Formats: sequence, structure tokens, C-alpha cells
Amino acid sequence: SAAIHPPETVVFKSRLPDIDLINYLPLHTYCFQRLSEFADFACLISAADGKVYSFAETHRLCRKAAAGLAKLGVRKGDVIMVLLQNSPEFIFTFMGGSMLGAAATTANPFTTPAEIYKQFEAAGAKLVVTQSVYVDKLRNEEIFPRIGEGLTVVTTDEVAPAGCTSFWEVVGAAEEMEEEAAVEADDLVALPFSSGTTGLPKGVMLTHKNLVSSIAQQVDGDNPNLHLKAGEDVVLCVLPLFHIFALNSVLLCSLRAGAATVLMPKFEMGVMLQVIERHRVSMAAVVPPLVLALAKNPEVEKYDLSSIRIILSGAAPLGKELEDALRNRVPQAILGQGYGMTEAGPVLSMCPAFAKHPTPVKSGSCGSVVRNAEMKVVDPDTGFSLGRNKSGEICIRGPQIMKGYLNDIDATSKTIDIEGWLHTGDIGYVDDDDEVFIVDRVKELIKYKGFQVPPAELESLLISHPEIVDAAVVPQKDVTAGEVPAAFVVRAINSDINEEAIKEFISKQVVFYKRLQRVYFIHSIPKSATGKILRKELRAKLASAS
Ligand code: 4UU
Repeated sequence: SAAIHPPETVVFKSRLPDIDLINYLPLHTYCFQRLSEFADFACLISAADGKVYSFAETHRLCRKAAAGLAKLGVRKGDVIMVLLQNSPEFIFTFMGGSMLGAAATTANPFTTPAEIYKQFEAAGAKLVVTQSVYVDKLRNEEIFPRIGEGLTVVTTDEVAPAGCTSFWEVVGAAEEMEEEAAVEADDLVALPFSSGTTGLPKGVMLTHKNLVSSIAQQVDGDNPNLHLKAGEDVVLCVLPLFHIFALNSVLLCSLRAGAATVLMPKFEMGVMLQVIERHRVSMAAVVPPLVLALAKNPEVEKYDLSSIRIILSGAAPLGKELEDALRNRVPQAILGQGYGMTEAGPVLSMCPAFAKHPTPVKSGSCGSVVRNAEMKVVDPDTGFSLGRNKSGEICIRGPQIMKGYLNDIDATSKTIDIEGWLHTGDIGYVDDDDEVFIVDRVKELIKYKGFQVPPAELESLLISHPEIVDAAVVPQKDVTAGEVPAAFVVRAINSDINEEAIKEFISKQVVFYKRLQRVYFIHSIPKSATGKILRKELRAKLASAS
């Protein structure tokens, strides 16, 4: 019989030509490269108090933050935990860290003390920059070292709580940093946490080179893929900066391009609409639940949204119907998607209708692969490369993908293969016009309004309950959230624990979006011969039940 030869790899490239990447610069140098041109342009607009920081002022405060952090003992190679809502201090801390050669591990301030501690510990963070309201989460001596003794906590508001250090006292007193640490392209600058294709959240090592490459792929070149106009565009930052979507495609891209970023500490529909109108927002980065709100909420009619020219949706699938509904509400805006994954730096594909010389895309498309990168689609069973219009696992290769998972060679090698391809766990295809479409997900990950919910985390919590013998958590479709976590649970013999009790048990231990929406009792969890949960079977059960 004839041997089976793997077909030749079909590599998909961007619709736009490659450019020269200047990805040897440190992130802060690259982002502020055109400072002399942009000096007086608005850079950060704090929606909370209306304060506007020019590019020159922003750069000055980043340098002062670097000097202040250095005074607190932060050195090259250290990790700073940033536990902040969107605020100017987020940027000063992040960029100040970058100037010192330190990396920021960004965390969601809404998470529980135990969740924060897990990340703090795994990241090896040296100090935490946060707001007074979150300090009680860290004042938990069963898990954290004592504040002011083993743990340095810096707070960004007026008065620092007992034991904490005031950000503005330290930064205000500091000189601007004179000499920059010798930062190299392969040094870490960001350490967001992601569960990737399987298991618990892990530190994603993003280097200066990774982020600079990703930003350049979006906003650099004669015909940038995402065309932001210096001194003109006003970009809405309502998505949280602790997530890579807002950090990269909103904040860092705007800094590089000379656009202003409007920082909203949290999402509130009425406030967001006011902010768009007042600051004449021209680009809005959103997630599908926000598209839903913009398309359906009657409040929208009361505001002038005519300044918006670009709406970029990402982080979760956007339905065609929703896209069309939003188009009716903001007809002047170009609506398109970006497709990202923390580990991929994060952007894999971006809508070419946002380019300086735009080309149209089809409804439902995630745009074209970013330039200076390669994409392939493989059969998830054989690993063989597939041609156009055939669905398989999307893989990406290029200078933007992560260096690896922190302290986890095993997970790294399962995600990035020896040829340098990062396997996303997403199922999709590339069509005849180089447009990427995502149709399914083979990885465990659940996305609640774009937030990551790692099933493995909930499963280990469930199994820790004395009345639960086994459990599996899978996504269940939901109109507003996209997906919600649902659990299949095997009760211990003689246990009659009910759905409510299990939901409550989990709710007490996790951030709101990881709460179980449904619990189904089952006799045994279906597993493969190697003990892997057959998630597909469980997902099919849910689909047939609804
Ligand atoms: C269907 O969600 C992100 C990053 C999103 C992003 C970043 C920059 C979007 C646009 C942009 O410009 O990262 P994670 O790590 O939280 O989640 C990654 C997963 C993907 O693997 C995929 O399953 O989120 C899903 N996802 C999408 N799914 C991300 N974008 C999309 C999309 N359509 N547009």
C-alpha cells in the first residue's frame, strides 16, 4: 500500500504587503518614537475627571513613574502587578516598568483574593500597583504577606491606606528617569495570564519585540491595516486594559500612531454614550455584547454618535444579524472584526476595511491575516495542512507570537510546535479573498462576554467539594454573554446536593463571569481511553437539550 505523504503546507498571507518592522526597539522607545511631532496632541483623556494629558506630559509622567518605581526597588527583570481599572496611572506604571526593563502582569481588580494571589505568586511579582478600594483584597494574611512588610502595595488615589505607598507621592518626588536601563528586544514587557488551549491560567511571556511587531503589523507602513490619524483620532478605551485587546489594539496602537485614548474606568451604557458624544470618539473597540447594547438599547437614539468612523469588534464571535443591526444604528462607521489571542501577541487577523486604502470584507469575516506573519489551517486529527475554504485549526507564525508560557516548557511546547507555529485551538478557514472566518473552538476555553473562563479551574474547585466525585465544565450558548459555563457533576453516593448549593459553592470563590449558570447531574463524565474529558459529547448534550 502507498505511504501517506503529508501535503505541502499552504501558507496564507495578508492581503496587504509586508513592511519593514523596526522591532528591535524597546516598546516605550517605539511607542514614543514620534514624540517631537506629537508633543502637544492629546494622548490620554481621563473620562472620570475630564483631565487631558498631552503626549509630552504622558511621556514625562511615564519617565517619572519609572524613576519612582526604581526608588521602590524595581529593577530590570522584575515583575510588577498592575491591579487597576483603566486610568492614566495604568499607562504610567506600564510604560514606566517598560523603561526599567520590568514586565507588568495585568490583573482584573474584580477577581477574588485567591485568584489575585495565584497570579501574583505564579508571576513572581515584586509589588502591586492598585487603588485603595482593592487593598482589602490584598490585606488577607492567610494568603498574602503583610502589606508594608513582605508586600509592597502602591495606591494611585489621594490618600494611601495604612502600610501602602502613595503612587503620586513617589512619582511626584521622583526626577524624570535619566538613564534608561539596557532593555533588549527579547526582554519581557507584559505578562498577561491566559489558560490557552488547555488547563489553568499561565503567564504569557510577551517581549518588547512581540508587542512592537504586533503594533507595527496594525498601524505601521504606508498603508496601515488599522489607520489611526495622528492628532485627529480619538479612540474609546472602555474595554479593560488588563486584557490584551485594549492594551495592544487600543492603547499601544494609539500611542504609536499619535491618536488620543479616552479612558473609561468601567462600562456603563449611559456614561459611554456621553463620552462618545462629548469627546467626539472616532474609533471604538468593542466586544460582541457591547455591539448588542449599541444595536438594541433605546438610549442610543438620544446621543450623537456621528463622530465614529471605525468600530472594531473582537475577543468573541460576532453574529451576522448583530453586525447588520449595528450597521443600521451607525451607518457612517466601518464595522469590522479583529481576531486575537493573548499568546499570539495578540492579533492574528484584522479587518482591511480599516486600512488607509481600504478594501471591503464580507459580513462575519475576521479580516485578513496581519502582515509580516504566516497563517496555516490544519486538520485537527492529522495535522495536515488544508487549502482555502476548508475548516481546520488555525495556526500562526511570526515575530509577534509569545516567547512562551512562564515556567511551563510543557505547555509551551504543546502550543508552539518545533517549526514555530502557534496552535490556537480555534477552528476556521481562509476564503478566496484572504479573509479569515472562525467557525468553532476545539480548545476548552469558555468566553463569557469575551472574558476567559478556564474550565479546568472550575473543575478543580468542583472536585474539591466532598460531595462531588467528578465534574466537567463546558460552554453553553447564551444570547447576551455569548457563552456561559455549565457544569456536569457526578455526586458522591448518598449525596443529594442540589444545583443551587453547587452554584453558591463556586460563586463564593470566583469572579462574577466564572459563576456556573447551570449544573446538570450525570452518572459519569464521558472520557477518552487516555482519560481526557470528551467535551464535544457534553457540548452536544447541551445543544440537544436547548
Ligand atoms: C471569534 O480575546 C482575545 C484577544 C482579542 C483581540 C485582540 C486584539 C481581538 C482584536 C484585537 O485587535 O484574547 P484571549 O486570549 O482572551 O482569547 C482568545 C480567543 C481566541 O482564541 C478565540 O477563541 O478568543 C476568541 N476570539 C474570537 N472568536 C478572539 N477574537 C475573536 C473573534 N471571533 N473576532
